[in-house]
Amino acid sequence: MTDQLSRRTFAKLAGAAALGASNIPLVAQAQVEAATLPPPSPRSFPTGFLWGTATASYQVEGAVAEDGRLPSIWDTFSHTPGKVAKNATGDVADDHYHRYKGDVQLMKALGVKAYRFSIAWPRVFPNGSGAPNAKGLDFYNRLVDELLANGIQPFATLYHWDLPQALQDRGGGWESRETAEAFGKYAGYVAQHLTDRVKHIFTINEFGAFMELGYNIGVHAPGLKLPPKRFYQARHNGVLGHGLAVQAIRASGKPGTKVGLAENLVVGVPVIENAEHIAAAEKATRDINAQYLTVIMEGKYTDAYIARMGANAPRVTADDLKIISSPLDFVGTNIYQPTFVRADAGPSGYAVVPNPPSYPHMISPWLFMGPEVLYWGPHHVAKLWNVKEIYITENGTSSSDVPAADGKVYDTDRIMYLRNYLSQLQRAVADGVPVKGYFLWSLMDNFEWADGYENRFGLHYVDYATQRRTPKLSAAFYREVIARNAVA
Ligand code: PNW
Repeated sequence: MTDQLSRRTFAKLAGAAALGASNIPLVAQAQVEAATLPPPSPRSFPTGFLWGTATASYQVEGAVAEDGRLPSIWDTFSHTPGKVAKNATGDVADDHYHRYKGDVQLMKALGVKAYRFSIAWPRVFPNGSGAPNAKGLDFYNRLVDELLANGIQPFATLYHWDLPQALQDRGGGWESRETAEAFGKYAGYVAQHLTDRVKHIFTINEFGAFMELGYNIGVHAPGLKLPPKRFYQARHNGVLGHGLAVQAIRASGKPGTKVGLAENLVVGVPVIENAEHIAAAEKATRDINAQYLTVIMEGKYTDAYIARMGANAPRVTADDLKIISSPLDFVGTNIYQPTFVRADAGPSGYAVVPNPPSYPHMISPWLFMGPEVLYWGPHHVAKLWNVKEIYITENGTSSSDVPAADGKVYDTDRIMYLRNYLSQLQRAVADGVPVKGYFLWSLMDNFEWADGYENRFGLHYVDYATQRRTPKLSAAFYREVIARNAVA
């Protein structure tokens, strides 16, 4: 019998068994299995592991002209025809600004212990700098109070891409040092008013996305394709803004306030888990993130990055580097997809292995499936920079999410994704990697940037015509994970 034949025969037999046509009665078969198989491993997380969900201001709030808010670069961009799928905007989004109380109840029903949200800079400083708008900040006071009243810890991000348009108009946004300085002042003001209740603050969300997509490739706001010299300057101003914010939060925050950032670092995943490829993956992770996380953690740009920038490098002072590398209390990592790396004989010691055309991805074409990235991401961060407190600040997936005839959404692909990724996260904590919490992206479907409302990432299905939220099957899965404190 050839191999193929035996496989086919086996498949046929298995199919027959599933239909109950096997010679072995199914009940007897189950008894044999119960007698011989050990119980499933609990795959538990440490006691106190912080389960959470995440959203961001422009993606969920709506109410873009209320209580003194002025436009951000995302209002301008989304209102420019042709920039966002179906010309969608965040004008209403999930109307979370008015429905936050109900949304907190969704979190409570999941059993989450923490919620990561972002603060819209143009609500708090509508012109970017100058006079603060107390009414804008009040929304976050109300939200924070509601979370705490329901036993949910607030984790606030200060910049999730909605830059006040005024700052873009004045100096070209992050092209200008003025933006970095204004960000520091805004951070200090928020810290002064919220850190009596908000104990964890993230400065900036994903340099690796908004800088590259917004200022280099031009597919996100402000839609620029800057020449290299101006682009490298913008990157530098970005990390400088982060450092100024860390210092301002330390100066104005209540004692016990913890500060970090949420970065979508490129995570090198070893093609094979052996010593040479693991070492290469670690080197790649340090090198590829040189312009953001590496300079923040090490206080200098790597020689390789300086060489890559050549004559286009920005002017960098020793003082800048000191500010940029202000010590952090924790590092947040947004992790979705792997970058495979192998050892290489060349000077860098590594090579990135592109995904072959057949490599599987979720419905978003960029979202390649690679659960091991949730093991290696925090592992590299802990090892490279001796970080003692790590959060997974985003992880999750899009899905087609078409409601079935009974109105429910059976998103088995999302559950498959989460189960596999969480298994690798559990492996990391079991190995002693200091991951303290996990924020699933996202609590509910929302404005997915240039994809508009076409790509859904939520645990709750949002009917945008009625603003009705319906828990998907994945919400039940996540509730089970949280209740067991283990992979379900
Ligand atoms: C993150 N990539 O963006 C953002 O922080 C969220 O606002 C967003 O909704 C979520 O992930 C889902 O997209 C990313 O190309 C955008 O690798 C692009 C990438 C990663 C993250």
